[in-house]
Amino acid sequence: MADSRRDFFKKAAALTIGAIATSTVVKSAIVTTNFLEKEILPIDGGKFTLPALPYGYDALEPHIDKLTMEIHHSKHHQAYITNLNKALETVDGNVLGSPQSLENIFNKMIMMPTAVRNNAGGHYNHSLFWQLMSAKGGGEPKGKLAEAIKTQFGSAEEFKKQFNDVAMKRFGSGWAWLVKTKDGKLAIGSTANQDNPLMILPEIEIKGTPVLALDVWEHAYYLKNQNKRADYIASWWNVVNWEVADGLYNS
Ligand code: MN3
Repeated sequence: MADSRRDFFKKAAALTIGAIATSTVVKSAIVTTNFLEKEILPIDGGKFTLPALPYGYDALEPHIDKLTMEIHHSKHHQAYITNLNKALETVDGNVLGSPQSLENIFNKMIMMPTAVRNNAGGHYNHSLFWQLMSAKGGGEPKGKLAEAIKTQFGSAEEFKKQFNDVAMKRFGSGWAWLVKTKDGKLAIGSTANQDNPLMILPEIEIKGTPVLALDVWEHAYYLKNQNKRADYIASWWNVVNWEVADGLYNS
């Protein structure tokens, strides 16, 4: 615990300094399943806090615009964290367990109030979403993930087609996911609102370790793309951080 907190502080400080010093891309941390524990642990007196973006707000231009990134990170993501901390005050300490973590919350989702479900999901999903984008992103899938996509879907193009289809069909607000399932296969699916494939709930059909996460709430694209979700999805492929996705797949 002490070590992972120290690592977090070191990394957070480096990211903050990088973000202030320059708007160019700060090298993304390699994300693995440790991500849940190392990056977004509650650190400030048991409270969850907003993780720094691994790049500047304008880094993903012209694909994802600066104003959307700024509002999405500093207002929307922050609101999930503020409301999560508030909602957790209503949950019995024995249910929350120690150390508190999102992983534990997701495992015990069935015992949590709706406000915890929505806001813990919102915090995790956005923390992951930021890491899965990069100014140097886009192009073809990388590493073992690229091989797995080819084996399972035939081609990266066919995979993207199926992913786009799922992302387009999510009615209202939600997320599209690529996950690695328990038996090591890839699966595409979507969740409503801020639900995710780590939450143990009978109504969530897609289960597994997230490899790709796409926010399809209108707040993610309305300023630039208005109602045109397909345009936003097409832009997003240009910033996908395949190295991080491959890291998640291999974790
Ligand atoms: Mn969002």
